[in-house]
Amino acid sequence: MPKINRSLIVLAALIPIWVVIGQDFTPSVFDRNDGSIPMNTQDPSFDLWSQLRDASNDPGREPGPFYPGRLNSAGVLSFFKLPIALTPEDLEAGEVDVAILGAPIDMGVGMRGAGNGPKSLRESLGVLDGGGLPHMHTGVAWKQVLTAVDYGDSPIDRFSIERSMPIVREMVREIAATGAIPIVIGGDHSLEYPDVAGVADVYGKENVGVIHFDAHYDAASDGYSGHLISHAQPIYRLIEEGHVLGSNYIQVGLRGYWPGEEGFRWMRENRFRYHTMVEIERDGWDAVMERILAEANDGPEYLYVSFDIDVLDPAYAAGTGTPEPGGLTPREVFPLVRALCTENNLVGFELVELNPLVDPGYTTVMNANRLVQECLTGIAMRRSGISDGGYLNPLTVDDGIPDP
Ligand SMILES: [Mn+2]
Repeated sequence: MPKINRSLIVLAALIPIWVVIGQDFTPSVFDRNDGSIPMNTQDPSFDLWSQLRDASNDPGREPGPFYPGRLNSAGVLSFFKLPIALTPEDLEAGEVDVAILGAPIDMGVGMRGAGNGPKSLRESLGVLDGGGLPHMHTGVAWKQVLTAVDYGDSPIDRFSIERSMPIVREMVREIAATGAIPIVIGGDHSLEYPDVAGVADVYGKENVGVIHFDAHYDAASDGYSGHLISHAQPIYRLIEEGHVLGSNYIQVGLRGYWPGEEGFRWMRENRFRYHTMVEIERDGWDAVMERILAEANDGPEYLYVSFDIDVLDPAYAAGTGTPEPGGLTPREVFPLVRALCTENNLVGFELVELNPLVDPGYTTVMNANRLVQECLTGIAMRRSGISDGGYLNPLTVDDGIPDP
C-alpha cells in the first residue's frame, strides 16, 4: 500500500474520535462564565446526623460523665484521659465545667490533614498532662479543680464544609447552653465561624470578644476562590453577620504577606485591634503581652480565644497547613494564654490547624497539647480564686530566701 493512502486511512479513522471529543468539550456541561456549581446544602437526602451510631442497644445508664475504659491509664482514647460525655444531660448531671469537642474538618484548608487533629491530641503522650500533678508555674492542678470531659467528635461531612458548619454550631451551642465552656479541637480555622456563632447564640450577639492568635489575616471577604466559607474567611463572616463587633476583636501574631494594605484598612475601619510581629519585634514581647491583656480586660463581659497553631514559629509547629516563618515561641504564648484564661470570663476556646500528617518531629502535637492545658490551668486558677494571670507559685521559684 502506498504511504499516502495509509496516512489518509489514519486521518479518516480519527474523524469520529474528533467528533466525540468535540462534543464532550462543548460548554453545555457547565457555564464557564459563571464558574459555580450550585449545591443545595439543605438537601434532605443527606442528613449529617445519620452519622450517629445506633445507641439503642447500649446498656442503660444514669446521665453523667463516664469512663469507657477498663484501666485508669489507657485502653480507650480520650482527650487528656478524661471521662466521656455524650449529651447535654451528661454535662448537666456531672456539673461539667469544660467539654472538649473534636471537629475533624479540613475542607477549608488547601492542605488536607488537619481533620486528624483531634485524634492526634487524644493519642498524644500521657506524660504531657502530668497525670493530674500541679502545673509547676502556678501550683494549680486543673484536673483536680475542674470537671472536664471529652465530648466526642462533631458529625462532619468530610466532602462539604458548608453542610458541616450548622452541625458544629449546634454542638457548640448545646455545650455552652449547659454553662460548660466548649473547647473545640480542630480541624481547620473555618471552625471559628460556627464556634463563635454557637457561643454568641447563648451569650448574645456582640457580647463576646475574641482574641485571635494567627500568622494570617483570616478575614478574606466573600468570593475567596468563589467560596463564602474557608479557613481564610471566618472573621469576615463573624463581623458581617454581627456575631462579634470589630472593636471587640483582637488579632495577635500577623506576619508574612497577608493582609495587604487593603486588609489593614478594613481592620481599622472596623476598629479592630491588632498586634503584628512587626510591633512585637519593635517593642518586645513583654510590652505587647501587657497591651493584649489590658485590651482583653477592657472588652465585653465574655471572651473567646481562637488559637491557630501556625501563630507559633514553624520551628515549634511545622505540623500545620500554612506555616509562616518568623513566629512566636511556646515560651511567649503559654503565659499569655494562661493569663487570658485566668483573668477573663472565658466562654470558649479553640485550637485549630493542627495537622499531624506533616508533623515529623511531633513538636506540633506536643505544643498543641500543652497549649490547651495552659488555658485549662488558667480556667482552674480563676476558679481557685486567683485573679492575677501572671501569678507564679513561690515554691517553684528559688529566690534564695529560705522558708521560715
Ligand atoms: Mn487561621
